[in-house]
Amino acid sequence: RPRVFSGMQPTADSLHLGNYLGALRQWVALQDDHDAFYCVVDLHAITAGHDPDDLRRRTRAVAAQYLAAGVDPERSTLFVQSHAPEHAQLAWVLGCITGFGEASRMTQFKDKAARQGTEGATVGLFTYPVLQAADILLYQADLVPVGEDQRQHIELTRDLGGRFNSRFGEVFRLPQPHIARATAKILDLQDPTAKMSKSIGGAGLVELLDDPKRIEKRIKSAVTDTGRDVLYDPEGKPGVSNLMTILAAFTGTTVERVQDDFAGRGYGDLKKAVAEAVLATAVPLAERQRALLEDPAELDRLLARGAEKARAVAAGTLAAVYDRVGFVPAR
Ligand code: AQP
Repeated sequence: RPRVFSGMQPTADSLHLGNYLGALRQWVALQDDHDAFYCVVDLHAITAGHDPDDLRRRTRAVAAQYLAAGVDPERSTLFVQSHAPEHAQLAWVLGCITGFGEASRMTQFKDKAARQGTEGATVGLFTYPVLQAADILLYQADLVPVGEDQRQHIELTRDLGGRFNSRFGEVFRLPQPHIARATAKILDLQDPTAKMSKSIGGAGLVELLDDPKRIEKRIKSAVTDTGRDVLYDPEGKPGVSNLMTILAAFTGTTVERVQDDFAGRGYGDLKKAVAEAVLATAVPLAERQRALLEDPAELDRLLARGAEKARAVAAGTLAAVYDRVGFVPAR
């Protein structure tokens, strides 16, 4: 069965609409016919400054979100990145074949560094995509289900894997990004020219585990466009089109159908329908997640089992890498 790898950072108490539609929902669907590895990427979460207690809480909360959304720990390997030291070990090796200029071209680094200022941005944030490449290559993944914002990092992963293979001998399978076209980039509800993002936050962010009243309020205050008709036109009507995308995704239909359904109706009706559709998924998701967090010992046991399964694969890849690179084996 083809292999899948993906992860999310424990950098917030809740995933947002983009994380769910762009990534997590795809993960759940892929586990039926793929051998899936889903990781809580806590090493990545310390690249931009963090609080240790928040990190601990959010790591378990993110694992519980995966489970609540339908990741099945019997079929998929669910684990925490720092439990498998091979990620950091492979990242070092890959960092040594990454060009400084190549890493400097990563747009996510440029955007986040611009927000934090040159002194605020860490070396960890700069090498983040190299660690991400290690995450993926360790498991010999065929597919990486992510949002559009991650496409460049998957390209880098392929470049690094291919470079290693040609320099030292074939070790890595080169992965393909798996980007769901319809939901590749969910936009901020207040600024529909920007992607919805945890770190930007603000009133345009909809977190699925948030208070239902606030979810509804944020959807109802979404910026819409001039005119009154519910038409799908991402260039001319980015706000309305984004809401239509969200509604179509949550109700399992297409934006064309949404457009037909809303012929002759206004933006207010559309927002009401979006809020209902989002809450129909968000409320039970939050309930399941809360129940899972009531038994942290069971959650930790599950993650320990996942780490064992992950390491069985990761250790094999790392051993091959160390051998090809020329490290003398430890006795
Ligand atoms: N707006 C989005 N639309 C579609 N997919 C999205 N993803 C993130 N935002 C959108 C996808 O969700 C996964 C989360 O990965 P992450 O935890 O590493 O977060 P991120 O990519 O850095 O994006 P966030 O969650 O919004 O955080 P920041 O604030 O850091 O930008 C990935 O698969 C991502 O593509």
